[in-house]
Amino acid sequence: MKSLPRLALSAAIPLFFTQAAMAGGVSGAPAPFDKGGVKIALISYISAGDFFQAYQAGAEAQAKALDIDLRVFPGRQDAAEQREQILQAINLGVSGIVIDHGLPESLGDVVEQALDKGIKVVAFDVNLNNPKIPQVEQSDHELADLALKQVVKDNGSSFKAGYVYVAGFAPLDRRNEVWETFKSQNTGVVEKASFGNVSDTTATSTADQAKAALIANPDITVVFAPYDEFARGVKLAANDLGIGSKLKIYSADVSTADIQEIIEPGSPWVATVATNPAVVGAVSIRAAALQVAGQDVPHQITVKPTLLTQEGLRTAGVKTIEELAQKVPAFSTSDAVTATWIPDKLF
Ligand code: SR1
Repeated sequence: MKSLPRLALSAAIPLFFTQAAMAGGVSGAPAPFDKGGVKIALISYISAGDFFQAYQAGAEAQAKALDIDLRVFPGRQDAAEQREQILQAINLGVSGIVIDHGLPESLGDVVEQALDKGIKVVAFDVNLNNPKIPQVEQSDHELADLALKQVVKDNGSSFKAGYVYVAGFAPLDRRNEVWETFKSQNTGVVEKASFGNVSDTTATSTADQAKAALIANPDITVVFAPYDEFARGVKLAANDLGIGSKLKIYSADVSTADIQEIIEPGSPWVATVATNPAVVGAVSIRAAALQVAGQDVPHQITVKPTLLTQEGLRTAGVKTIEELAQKVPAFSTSDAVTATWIPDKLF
């Protein structure tokens, strides 16, 4: 199968942990996990969309397996509310806080307050620039690099491009660094339009912008849209304009809904580079738990992404994320930040 590692097929099992927490703590775990009920907060900036829902589901599954009392604060793309939620979590007496995305400039002082109270903090995709805070990411430079290598493989190195980007989000900023380098090294690649929107309606708002950009620049043949909601928006626009057959979309992220959109007949969405967001959510909780248990956690924690092409998915007959996890072990689990006492098998 193209672009998916040739790996042994294992039996598909629905999302659950193979080693459940004992009622009242985890057998063999260090304190306080031996007793259970450790309070940890998951504070997101964005909750809408497949990526963030799957990330939260993975965090909840890992928390359950560790008998953690996980308090989930919904993200509404509201920096003031996220600050307020961190203060609420401190008042709740949590032992750890996982911060999932956000704007660093609005978080620094409240995160300091948490650290001062001895609360362990983990950051996913938000640069809090503090040596006490482990940073989780999906190896965004590698992710963008894999996508752009596929772009060149399919289109050569001279084409007119559209690019979807919103500055200020750590993963998008890291992917943007790779795009900028790529353009400087491939002068035949001309960025004709750049647009994007991150909101609770990212896909539809991006679709409106993409439509305008594609009408104004009918010579665009490639769109680099490194977030699945961006890719959905561009695909919507291409379908509305009836230009799907002359456009190729390259993205990041994957979900069952994304796979369906990629493999459908005539889809312009030809490749994505992704981790399993549920695995990333689980890794984030493990990083918090290890710190609460007084154990070492690396400062930089990465979950490596995999290139998934339309051709490869179709050839392999993969239609869901569970089927993907059968073929790509990285979609089942990650060996990042684990310990013998932590149940970490996701599928
Ligand atoms: C608005 S930032 C969106 C990205 O965050 C996560 O890293 C996902 O990969 C998504 O692409």
